[in-house]
Amino acid sequence: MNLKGQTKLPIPAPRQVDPEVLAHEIVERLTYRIGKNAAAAKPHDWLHAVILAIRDRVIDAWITSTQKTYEEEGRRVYYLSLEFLIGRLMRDAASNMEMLDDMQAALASLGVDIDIIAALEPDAALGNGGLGRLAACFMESMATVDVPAYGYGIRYVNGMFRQEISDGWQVELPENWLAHGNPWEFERREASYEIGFGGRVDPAEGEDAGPHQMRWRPAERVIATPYDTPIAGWRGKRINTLRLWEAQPIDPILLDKFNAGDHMGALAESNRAESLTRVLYPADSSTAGQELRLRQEYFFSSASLQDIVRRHIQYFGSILTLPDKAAIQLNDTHPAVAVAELMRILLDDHGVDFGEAWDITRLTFSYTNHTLLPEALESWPVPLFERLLPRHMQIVYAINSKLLGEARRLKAEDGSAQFTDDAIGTISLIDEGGDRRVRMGNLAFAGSHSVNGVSALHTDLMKVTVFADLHKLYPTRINNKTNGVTFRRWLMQCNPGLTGLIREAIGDRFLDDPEALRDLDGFADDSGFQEKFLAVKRANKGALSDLLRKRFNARIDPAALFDIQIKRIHEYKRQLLNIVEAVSLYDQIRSHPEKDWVPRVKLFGGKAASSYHNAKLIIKLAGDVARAVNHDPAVQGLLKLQFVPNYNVSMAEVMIPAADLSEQISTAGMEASGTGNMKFAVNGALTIGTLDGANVEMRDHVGEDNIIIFGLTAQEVNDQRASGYVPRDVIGQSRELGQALDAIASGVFSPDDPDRYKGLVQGLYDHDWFMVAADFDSYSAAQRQVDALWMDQSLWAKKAIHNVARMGWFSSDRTIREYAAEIWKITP
Ligand code: NBG
Repeated sequence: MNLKGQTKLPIPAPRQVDPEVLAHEIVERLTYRIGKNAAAAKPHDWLHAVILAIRDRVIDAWITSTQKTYEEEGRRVYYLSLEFLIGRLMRDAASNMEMLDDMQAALASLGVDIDIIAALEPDAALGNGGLGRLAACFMESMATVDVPAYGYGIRYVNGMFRQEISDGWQVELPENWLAHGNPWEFERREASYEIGFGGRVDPAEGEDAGPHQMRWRPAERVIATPYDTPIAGWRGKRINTLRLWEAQPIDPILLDKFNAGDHMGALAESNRAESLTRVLYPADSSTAGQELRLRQEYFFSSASLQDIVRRHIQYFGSILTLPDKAAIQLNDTHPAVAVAELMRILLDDHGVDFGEAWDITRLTFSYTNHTLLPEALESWPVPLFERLLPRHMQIVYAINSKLLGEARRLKAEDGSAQFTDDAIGTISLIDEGGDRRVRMGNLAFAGSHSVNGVSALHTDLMKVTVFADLHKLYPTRINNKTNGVTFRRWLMQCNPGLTGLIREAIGDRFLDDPEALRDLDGFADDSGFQEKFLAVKRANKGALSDLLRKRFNARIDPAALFDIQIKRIHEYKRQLLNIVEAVSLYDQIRSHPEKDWVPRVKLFGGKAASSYHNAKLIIKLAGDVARAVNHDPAVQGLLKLQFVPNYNVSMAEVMIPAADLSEQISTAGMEASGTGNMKFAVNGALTIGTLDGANVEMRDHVGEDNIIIFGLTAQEVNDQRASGYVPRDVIGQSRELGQALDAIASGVFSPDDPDRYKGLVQGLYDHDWFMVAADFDSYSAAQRQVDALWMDQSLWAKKAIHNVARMGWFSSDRTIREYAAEIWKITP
């Protein structure tokens, strides 16, 4: 069916927003959708009634957006991502639909506190960290800047694990976000697809079958069923769809087995299918490397592509025009197998010849790289890939021969030494060193017309490290799109105090155009404004300290400097550097109690991958040091450490507005971008950081006087490593560092197990890959500079205000406009 000529459907009239109407709508949802009256309703029932009331209003705009997209017949964006770290949606949707205040009033009139029910909404934690949260920010920004887009991912039953700290150690517990149902989503059974695995490949039958046409006969099949969540852009301008796939068995139960008494066997297929979308791999910046992971990747890539192709053919008739109407963005290599899947659909299902199929594929896909860490570059053993996806393996080989042919031709043509056999070896889709593996980064690179990094530095490094040889072969393909964050969630919703103050000062223009925050620069020197600014910060700190007291019985003084490092725990992010510096500071305060020390609270939060031994040990160390410091009367009121358990999006929304100092201290060259760094600065924290990732561009925007930079540059890290860095010598020259490390290694903080940190410290002496020792003195000096600055509150406020004013460029709206103009070729 071609729907091009369909008659226009009537568009529902916009509904009135006022508290009375809303209160009525909530009660109606409560009564008829949940089946309770106000007297019987529990807080969860109210939450669901409110979400349904918001959702119903979103739906009106959703239908309008979808219709508009069809009518415009323009290109649509498909954002394929194994992770979407959405967090809570209620406030987000209500605020973007401009009904938050009225909703609050409506609920108050019903005797319900919006804050209490909002806190009951579970975090949709379908992601690990920055990469997943970026996908969520992008979904909101694409709707805001009016890009017609679908996000495609997996509807994990268990998202990111819940972290508990038991005796100082991380314990992982399953997070069950769907326990009370999910009122946001719509199940769309009619749009289900079959996904195959394994089996064999036969030549296609029939006279007109092309030479490349094959018939894959999978041994195993599962059904992919989508669940749609509407994502509202700012002011409800456009509503896009997040489509998440769930795996279901073809036969829920095998009755013949059941009747024969094999009850387990009867359900085996069902269990196997359901396990596919059961749980998110909690691996951040490292590969899980397991068969189930590859199954997940293929499952969601294939379902998404079948959906995209089906929609395209339905509306435009022929698959050959796909690139004109579809731009598919691969979020990291997790969906890279989609390149081979589209080739399979073109070759086998549509009989397109190889050359044309390859052109269509490359015009359709683009790929974003999010890390240079070697351990994070996905590759799959050839035997596994071949067993699971035999047809795709053939296609990968065919692509590879084309790719290597091009490299060899270029080598012959210009006779250059550029494409040595080594270079051709690194370009290959197959890693031939050791066990043979399929390189997913190379597949994504080869199958895309655009390959982007996520900060200027990261993009530059891509060209000379992982993709150096592919870059020589395709010198125009790599481009930069510096990350951004959505200011709706990361300023307006999480920090209403600051938002109100800004509106008072510069009006409302920044709500629609974050770069208009610039006008705030004019208030940086205004002492009256500085005072109000500090008062807002102080109130946010009070709110955080209340929360930590209630939840963890932790006591922190809102008058102290709040120094916060929240992110995944990883050696390259260097929580260890921060902790060692804290130990050294502790030592200095004890030795010189007479000095004018600045009261500081150091907060840490973050999860460690389940199998990452050192990361877990670092969590334990943070707790051990905190216990010693917090119980020592000598530093009482001057230094406090607290590890905040189960850091997640909702916790970030409270911690970031309360921060004075933002720790962005990765080893230069290792953090691709960072996005937490941006959130903190927008909320008026000063950054202490290395010249890594987007910190570099943040310095350029906020000005070097308004950020505290320390440590080696990426180039210097590289040079030091190349010229034989000897950490032992560096430690020998820094008395402070040596003492701190000795204390940790000798068990001062772990009297119950004095050797606990011996190995960790030994690693610093022996190789110190992450340059903790090399950067220690510079970091420590920068921290004392921070102390000095804190003494002058007016100067501190001035710098913080400049940060807020100058961070507008880091809005994900700007990032998305760049993707739209330069990669997707869409004018919203
Ligand atoms: C992460 C990087 C961050 C970056 C986010 C979003 C992965 C693989 N990469 O620096 O470590 O900000 O991606 O681009 O999670």
